[in-house]
Amino acid sequence: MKTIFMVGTAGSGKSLLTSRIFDYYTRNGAFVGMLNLDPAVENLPYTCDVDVRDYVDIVSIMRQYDLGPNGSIIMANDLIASKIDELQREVDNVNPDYLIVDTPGQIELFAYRASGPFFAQNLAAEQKVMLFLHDGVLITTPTNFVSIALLASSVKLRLGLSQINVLTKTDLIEDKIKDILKWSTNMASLEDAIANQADGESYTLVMNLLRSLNVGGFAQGLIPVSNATGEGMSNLQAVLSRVLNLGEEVED
Ligand SMILES: Nc1nc2c(ncn2[C@@H]2O[C@H](COP(=O)(O)OP(=O)(O)O)[C@@H](O)[C@H]2O)c(=O)[nH]1
Ligand SMILES: [Mg+2]
Repeated sequence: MKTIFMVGTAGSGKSLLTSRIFDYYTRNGAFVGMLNLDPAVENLPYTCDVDVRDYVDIVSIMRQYDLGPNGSIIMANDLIASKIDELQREVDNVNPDYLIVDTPGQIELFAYRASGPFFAQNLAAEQKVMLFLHDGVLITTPTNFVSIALLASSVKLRLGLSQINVLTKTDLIEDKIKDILKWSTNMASLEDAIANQADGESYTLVMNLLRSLNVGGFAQGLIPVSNATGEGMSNLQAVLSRVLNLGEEVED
């Protein structure tokens, strides 16, 4: 079993891309299992095989511990790690070729508390990779681009998984996409764009951050996809195959 963790800021398209990847792999003859790790989600655009909501229930936690919705969501996320044996058993029973793990809506609850990194490290799988989703509509300036790249690097550090960086919602940012993709592969063009946009303290900060991100090997580019139209899915699948199967792609 090869496992793909979907990670990104709230609303970046994790759940919708999960369903797209499911459709893509399934159409190509692979057996895909779906694990939902978001205890607070109400509706999902796919059917889960394994669901953390069967083990942690936000409403019961609110009642039992006299918590409001926020406290209850934090506690529910913290409880994910304690359910790993049950979730692993269910996943092993499904025994898919690929397991897609849709992570909690709020990235900080998954990546920056103890439960998410524990789960990412200890879920047993032959191969693991994270797709980090850069929400296209949030990248309105080169400075925003760098701050989301910084978040991606920070989350990589937290989860300890290899990372593929994906740019979502390309259908909504047609006028920006060329610039964003250029910034993601060409450091000089990004530095120029930052020099045109930022000044003073924020210029110094963003340039220093950018240089350390570059040193950390971030600049391998973003994979553009639209979860609305499906554009870019075959390219994303090819990149996933390279990472997960060392080049062996699912049959077309
Ligand atoms: N137009 C467009 N909308 C998207 C795309 N990806 C996600 N959305 C929408 O953005 C919202 C949040 O997506 P969701 O998958 O729930 O994000 P999550 O919080 O990361 O799981 C939903 O209304 C989706 O329909 C995309 O590529 N293009
Ligand atoms: Mg979601």
